[in-house]
Amino acid sequence: MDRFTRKFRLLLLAWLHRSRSGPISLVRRFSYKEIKRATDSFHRTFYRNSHGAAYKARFQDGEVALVREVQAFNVEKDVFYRDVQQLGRLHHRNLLALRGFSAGRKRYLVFDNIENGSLKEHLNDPLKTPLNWKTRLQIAIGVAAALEYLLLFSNPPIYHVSISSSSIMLDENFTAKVSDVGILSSVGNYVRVPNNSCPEDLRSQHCSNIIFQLGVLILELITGQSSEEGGEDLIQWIQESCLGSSIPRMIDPDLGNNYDSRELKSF
Ligand SMILES: *[C@@H]1O[C@H](CO)[C@@H](O)[C@H](O)[C@H]1NC(C)=O
Ligand SMILES: *[C@@H]1O[C@H](CO)[C@@H](O)[C@H](O)[C@H]1NC(C)=O
Ligand SMILES: CC(=O)N[C@H]1CO[C@H](CO)[C@@H](O)[C@@H]1O
Repeated sequence: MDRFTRKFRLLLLAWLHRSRSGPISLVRRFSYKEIKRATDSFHRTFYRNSHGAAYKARFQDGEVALVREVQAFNVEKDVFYRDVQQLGRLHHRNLLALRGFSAGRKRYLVFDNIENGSLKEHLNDPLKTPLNWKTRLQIAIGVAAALEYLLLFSNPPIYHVSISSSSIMLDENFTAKVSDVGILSSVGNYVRVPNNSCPEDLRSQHCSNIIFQLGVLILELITGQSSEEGGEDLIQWIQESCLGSSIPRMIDPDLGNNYDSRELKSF
């Protein structure tokens, strides 16, 4: 058995055991000390913004992970546990998997590590290989598949998801992994998971926001420009380019002529 199979078997057995005897959880709990040690006392910063930080972590068993700080100071512990369990139950190829959490002195979520970083870095960093057309299409399709799963197939549906080039992570094969789902808002602070008793009009508002964000992401993939202001800046730029009736000028110069214009049109 390879390492993954062995580990999965253990998890499955543990789950079967617990499902007969109480609350189930596949999400591991880490202590503050473990998180601190794995992140080199929070020195291995992956990114930091005004709302919190994310760190690269290496745990004692050699597992590499991404640790995100959660601003949840006034969220009660049992609410936090419940939301974390709900997040832990989500499994999709295009979602960044939650592995664990810490609810000690500070609260953290522990995710799979994505070596290749965010989509934004790949669009903006001149040192990274530009993404080809096929990869861009696959990223958009992957993100749409994750949204389909969250909105239509998870129970309860997850309406809180933030789609932007900085929150889409890429694995070694450039598979898109949506990372801002559920209890983390795009700025890293805590939002409650909308549930089935969330009013209908609020839900449809969440849905329109998500569709808008997906549209902006598609524009980012086509133009190679990342939006800083929730899409408004990019949309304005595109409208101005359209006035000059020059669609080819909108297309990411990194693509050259290597794109399919029929696909571009439907995209
Ligand atoms: C990437 O693709 C290779 C070849 O198909 C596969 O062996 C590998 O497991 C993939 N990696 C991930 C993280 O899915
Ligand atoms: C569901 O969401 C509503 C609105 O956000 C909230 O008032 C309510 O307490 C939640 N219900 C449960 C069971 O969490
Ligand atoms: C473009 C890029 O950064 N590719 C890297 C993605 O991750 C794999 C595995 O870590 C690296 O080998 C690639 O160089």
